[in-house]
Amino acid sequence: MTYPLQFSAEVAAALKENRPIVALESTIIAHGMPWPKNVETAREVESIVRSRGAVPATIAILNGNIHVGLDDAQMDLLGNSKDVWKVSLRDMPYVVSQKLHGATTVAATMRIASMAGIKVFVTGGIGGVHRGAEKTMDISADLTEMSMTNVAVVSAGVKSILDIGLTLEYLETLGIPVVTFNSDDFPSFYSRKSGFKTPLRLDTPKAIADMLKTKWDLGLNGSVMIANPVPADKEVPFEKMESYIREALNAADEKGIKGKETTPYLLKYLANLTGGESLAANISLVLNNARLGAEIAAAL
Ligand code: PSU
Ligand code: MN
Repeated sequence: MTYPLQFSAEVAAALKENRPIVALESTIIAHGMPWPKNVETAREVESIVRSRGAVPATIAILNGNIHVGLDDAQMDLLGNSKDVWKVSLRDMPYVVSQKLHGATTVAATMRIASMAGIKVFVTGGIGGVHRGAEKTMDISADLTEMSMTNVAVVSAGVKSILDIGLTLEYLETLGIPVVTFNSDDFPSFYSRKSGFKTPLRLDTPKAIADMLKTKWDLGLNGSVMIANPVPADKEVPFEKMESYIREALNAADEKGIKGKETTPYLLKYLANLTGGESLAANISLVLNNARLGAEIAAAL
């Protein structure tokens, strides 16, 4: 892969010296959280990664350039500008060749991380199989990307704006291991449980790193989904969140929201509806994932 990437000095040095690096996505900044909490959180995530001995590499497209590691001004631009595309895999060649700004989803961030040689990626929640997908066919490219690209994804599970059961089935079909850190329950982003047991459980970053190395040594390509439950003090109980989510889904339906607009619309609606409670959970779980991701990268 020879396409030129723009590395921050910090990431370039870490790559050269083979030090642990954690990739971070930017859709969560531009389309997943409101300004200015989005940029504050992104910076805090980066400092947590550093405090655990790894180097943060936030990935985004600016004026068509693919950046791995952002400076302060670039982070502000992403978090505060209206004309930032949400870039999944299919959007990448358009946004790059048209020299536009793009915030990368899980799928696009993983692909760029892989091009850069980064093995561990931290986010909040992945995209998955939407409720009603049997009619709409709305299944995130995050899942197919996870079946192909050798980058581990640390998330807080799958949000119940999606169909969690179908998403777990789809992950199984694609051969993607799902490992929950320190819990038997598969988490649902805002909540520590989802009504589903986790397929696999590991309790230390070292054990997770060992499993990653083993998977790739075996020639089994693709990701591992590492689910890290939201800290208990910031969790929104599953049943309570479920009723908010039903209301958000109804609103999206009535407004005819479709395709790539669906996830950002629902996230914004929920943040308003819960009066910031969901946003506080969201911030807490991202910081928690940064901690675990940095420790896994260091162990790897
Ligand atoms: N799920 C979340 N929070 C998010 C996203 C998903 O709980 O911010 C973002 C991620 O960037 C993910 C993208 O890759 O939404 C998935 O969008 P879609 O469903 O359109 O593939
Ligand atoms: Mn979709």
